[in-house]
Amino acid sequence: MLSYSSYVLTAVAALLVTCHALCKCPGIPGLPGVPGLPGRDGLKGQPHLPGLMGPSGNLMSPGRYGLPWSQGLPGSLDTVLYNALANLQERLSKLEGVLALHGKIKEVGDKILASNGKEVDFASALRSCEEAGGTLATPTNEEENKAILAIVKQYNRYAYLGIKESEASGQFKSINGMPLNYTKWHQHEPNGKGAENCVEMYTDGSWNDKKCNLYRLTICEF
Ligand code: MMA
Ligand code: CA
Repeated sequence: MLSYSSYVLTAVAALLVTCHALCKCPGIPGLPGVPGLPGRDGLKGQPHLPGLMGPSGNLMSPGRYGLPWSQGLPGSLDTVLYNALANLQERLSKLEGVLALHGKIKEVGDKILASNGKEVDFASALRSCEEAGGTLATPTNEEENKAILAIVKQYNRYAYLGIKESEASGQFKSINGMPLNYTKWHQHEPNGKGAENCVEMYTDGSWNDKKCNLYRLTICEF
């Protein structure tokens, strides 16, 4: 005979699958992007559930929020789902702590940075990152630049960044197509004038435009 907890677990699994199918949550496997459970603030803060804290600072009882992933479900199931998500978030947060402790990841804002320790050409580095579900690390502010720099220093190797010179305009752009609103060019860089279409980070965090066929450290962002 199945125990009560087996029924609950089965119900949670079925509901999570249904939720995933219904809400078309982005990414693998469906839990990121769930409103009301935005994860934690890097590795420094405590896990938080903004919008779900009562005036006393206690977690308010769920089931009354009309959470988009449980619209139309009875409040009791909303609670079950909420607890399942909160537990997953807590577990994930612990795993992130373990990986950070071992120097395998760095968290900066919503980004997770990691290197495979390999030095390869730009195209291979980008491919490795994409195969892992990420892209090449692309600093968009000083804080992100510093976090990438910490990995460059960890391996003591220059790294390719996710920035390329556009063939059309000759302008350096993020490989996601966004313009560079933040830059950290070394003095007198970029100076490659169309011959240096990639960008490396030096061990002081500054950038140099550089040929794309050299061997540089792979650092990905997720
Ligand atoms: C190298 C090469 C360039 C860089 C200059 C800086 C000689 O070329 O790394 O990309 O701009 O050094 O002196
Ligand atoms: Ca250069």
